[in-house]
Amino acid sequence: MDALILCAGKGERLKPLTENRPKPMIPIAGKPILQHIIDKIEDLVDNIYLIVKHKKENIIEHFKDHPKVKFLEQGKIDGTGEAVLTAKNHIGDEFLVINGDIVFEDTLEQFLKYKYAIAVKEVSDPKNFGVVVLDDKNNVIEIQEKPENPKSNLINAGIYKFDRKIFELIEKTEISKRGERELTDAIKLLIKEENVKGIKLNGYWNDVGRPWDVLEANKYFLDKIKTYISGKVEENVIIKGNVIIEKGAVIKANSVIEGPAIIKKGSIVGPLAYIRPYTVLMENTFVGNSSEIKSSIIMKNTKIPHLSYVGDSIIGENCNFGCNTITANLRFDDKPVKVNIKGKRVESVRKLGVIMGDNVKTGIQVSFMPGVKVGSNCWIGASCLIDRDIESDVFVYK
Ligand code: TTP
Repeated sequence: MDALILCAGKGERLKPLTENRPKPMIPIAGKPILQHIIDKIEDLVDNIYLIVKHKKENIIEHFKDHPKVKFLEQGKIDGTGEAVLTAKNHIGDEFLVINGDIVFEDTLEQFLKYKYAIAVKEVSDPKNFGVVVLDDKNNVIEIQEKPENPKSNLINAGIYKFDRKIFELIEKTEISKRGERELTDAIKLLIKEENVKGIKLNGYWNDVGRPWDVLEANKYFLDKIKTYISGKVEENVIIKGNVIIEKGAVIKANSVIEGPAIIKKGSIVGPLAYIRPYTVLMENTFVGNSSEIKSSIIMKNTKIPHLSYVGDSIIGENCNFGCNTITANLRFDDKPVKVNIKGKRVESVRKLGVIMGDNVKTGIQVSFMPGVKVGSNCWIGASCLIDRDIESDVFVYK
């Protein structure tokens, strides 16, 4: 049994986080989405083929020493069907196919019992997903794409079990309206010829497509951590709840850490810093004097040295915050924060701060309004109020 994980997509909806890394390498509770997936399946399969393309170097660097992992490069990024076809001349007779941008809790052992299977997840509002209709024996009888009137509340959860027949069927499919060769079109052909079992996932599942999905999944997995402190903790530090402080991290005097939180190796917190629940500080970050971080992911090498507040935000690598950089994360009217996703203004969640790419520098006293995105390599000049999205590589000075 082999596995195929689809990791080639551009992750447009998660820009700017996906400008320099593929979506599966975005960290959730301190490790990439793809690491969460591989941890779940590595004991079940012989080979794990990763279909890569966009920013593939990140994936190759991280997994190159894994004994079961092999990399295959998709020709063009033109659909999940095309991504699966990339493995045609490599993979064994039967295999799992998994989207590289989902996190889930269920074991996939049950999939191995069937020749053809699809994971389905029950949701309250299935309209924006691929809806799967099952018969009374749980065989798939129909797949509806983002239907106005869904026939069930089960959605395609992005985990499949196939044999090599799927390649023939993908080759028979037409190019879809959005110019892609879609795996689901091949599955629609498959259900006409074979029994395809719908396997209901009972545990947590999240299709990590938008920035607030990243923060939600981060919270879920942080709730599972157990305290493990091997870094240095100076005098008068208060630690509450479950907290991981890795070896090589230092918590300086008079800081407060409220778990669940993860502080990764090489990071320095304090003196007098306040780390609140659901925060992850990736490797070599610095959160200094009177800075407060809440429900946020701060990626590696980023520095927030003094008098700053970062809440419900995702901050990329190698950023540097000037003194008194502040993120707003809540509207006066308590309504969901609006975010631009692929050119559309969409409602997110009640609390959302800033979504920032890599290598951003802010001057002193910079403020961000809720839900704004800041592209990589920007400089934001002193005293700016950022109330709009900023493209990458821009110097904003008023
Ligand atoms: P999508 O959810 O369409 O992922 P995406 O990366 O294209 O994201 P966005 O919509 O934000 O642009 O695809 C599902 C999975 O398939 C995801 O893990 C990426 C992967 N994929 C490929 O490997 N190759 C492809 O050509 C495409 C379109 C997706």
